Amino acid sequence: MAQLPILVAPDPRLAKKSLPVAAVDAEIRQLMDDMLETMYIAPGIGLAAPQVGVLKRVIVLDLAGEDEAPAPLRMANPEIVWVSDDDAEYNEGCLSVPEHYADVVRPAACRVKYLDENNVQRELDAEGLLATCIQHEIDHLEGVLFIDHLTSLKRNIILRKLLKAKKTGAGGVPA
Ligand code: GNR
Ligand code: NI
Repeated sequence: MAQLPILVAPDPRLAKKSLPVAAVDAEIRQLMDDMLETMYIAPGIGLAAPQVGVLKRVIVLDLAGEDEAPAPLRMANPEIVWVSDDDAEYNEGCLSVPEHYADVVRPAACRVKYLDENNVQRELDAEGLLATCIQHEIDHLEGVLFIDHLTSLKRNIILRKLLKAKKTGAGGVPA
């Protein structure tokens, strides 16, 4: 396993659309495992491949609590096939938008279709924070960050602060 550097906004790679994987092979499985290691160290509850500079449609998640056994989810080519009519608001954060949090409204529940680590097609019904996190990760595959769901005023305030932090080398890992 390997820990990978996490890209921080603004970065053009975070705004690109990722490409589907042809199949989940040994190389994609290795990427999934490296992403999980990176996510656990960060720590975070989800991570999308573009956040580590790989423009492939791969995400990982683990919403198990600190006192629970790990429950990693590995997904390639995830697709939302159903969303609930009712919405939920969560105070979201993102490892690529460090130290900033904002309320985002999304469908409260969803069903996601994906290829698992064994290249088997699966579907998962999600609600609560898992549903939010899956939608947040799939957004990354489209080049969308949670701040893109905010008003341009709020988004630009955050982006300016992130840019300033990059220029002064404050906080976090160098790009
Ligand atoms: O660790 C994370 N926490 C989180 C909290 C609320 C909504 C979404 C997330 S995902 C985030 C990790 C991350 O940046 N994934 O892309
Ligand atoms: Ni994120």
